[in-house]
Amino acid sequence: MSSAGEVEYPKKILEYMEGFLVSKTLFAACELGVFDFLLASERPMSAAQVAAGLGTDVDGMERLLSACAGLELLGTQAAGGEVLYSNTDMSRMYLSRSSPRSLFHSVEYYSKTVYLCWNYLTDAVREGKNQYEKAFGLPSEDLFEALYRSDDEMIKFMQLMNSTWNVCGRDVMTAFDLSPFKTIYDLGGCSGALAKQCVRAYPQSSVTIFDLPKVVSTCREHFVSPTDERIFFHEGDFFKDLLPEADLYILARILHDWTDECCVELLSRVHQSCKPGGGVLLVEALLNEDNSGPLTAQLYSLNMLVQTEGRERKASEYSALLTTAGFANVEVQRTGKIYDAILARK
Ligand code: SAM
Ligand code: ASE
Repeated sequence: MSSAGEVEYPKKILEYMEGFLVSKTLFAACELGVFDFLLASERPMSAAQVAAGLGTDVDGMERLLSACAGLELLGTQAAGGEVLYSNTDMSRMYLSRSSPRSLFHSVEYYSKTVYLCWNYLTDAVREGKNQYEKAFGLPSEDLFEALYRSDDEMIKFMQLMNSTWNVCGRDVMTAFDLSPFKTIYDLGGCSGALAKQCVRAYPQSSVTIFDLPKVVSTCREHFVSPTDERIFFHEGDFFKDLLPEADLYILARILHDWTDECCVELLSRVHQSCKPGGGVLLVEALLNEDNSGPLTAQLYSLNMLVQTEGRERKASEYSALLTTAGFANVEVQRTGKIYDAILARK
């Protein structure tokens, strides 16, 4: 709805045009270690002190800290004609590297990978394919070869995947009563964050994380500890290897990486291995049936274009993929958060 105000002053357009200035300010502050430095210093610091500690230009740091304060990522206080900066509760919790709920590595992933791919969004829309070749000089034949182009990149991706489920993992796992399913496989289970939420919500069930060999070994090394009970591992390729028999298969943010053809192929393989009466749980950011939103899913779908072979889909599109692969009784539960759940039965 347009109003007289919007014609006189295009607030939204200006905000959107400059939105990346905000992202880059956050990226730079994280990468320079501003939030960690202020955490370690344990008292408010001047721009000159932060600049000296982090080895940057004083004027540059002054402007960066001031912008972070404007974004409410830092607090300020005046002391004898000087401004002193300190972390807010939010930045202490989410932006310092070592906090248990840290988004530091996710920010790094957006800065070093997502942002570079989005530099070629226009090309991606023209060509209808991901932009690894232009962004990183990588051939894009094998999607996860490109996504995991180094061990460091793979760990950052796993940390990004991991951080989501601290925020919406429980809602997704309790959207349906999954207690009848005792043997659960999390296909493409990655860092195991959703598996942990699953065994917590269902004390009678066990979850096996199925993923590519190097992901499974990184998961055991960095993410899941031997004290995490009822969590097991299985190395494999879900497009090539025989899938083990189970009561329930979780596919969280898997189908959105792939074309419809690949999704049907994968779901058919799942259907073949699934016990009769068993099921499959899809966890994805659902688009509205008329494509009118949510904005996050619309933007994520563009990200799937620049970064993967897939797209975000509507519930009816997932339902069609499931029934084509042989599943029935498709039920949809929206959580009101980013990710929703779809359950179907064999
Ligand atoms: N399910 C996790 C989540 O939601 O946080 C991770 C989703 S991530 C987008 C996709 C996962 O699928 C990655 O962990 C990746 O290693 C795994 N994957 C990709 N191709 C695979 C394959 N052919 N076989 C097994 N796992 C695969
Ligand atoms: C994928 C998920 C993501 C593949 C690449 C990805 C995410 C970022 N890059 O399966 C997480 C969701 N965020 C966005 C912006 O899509």
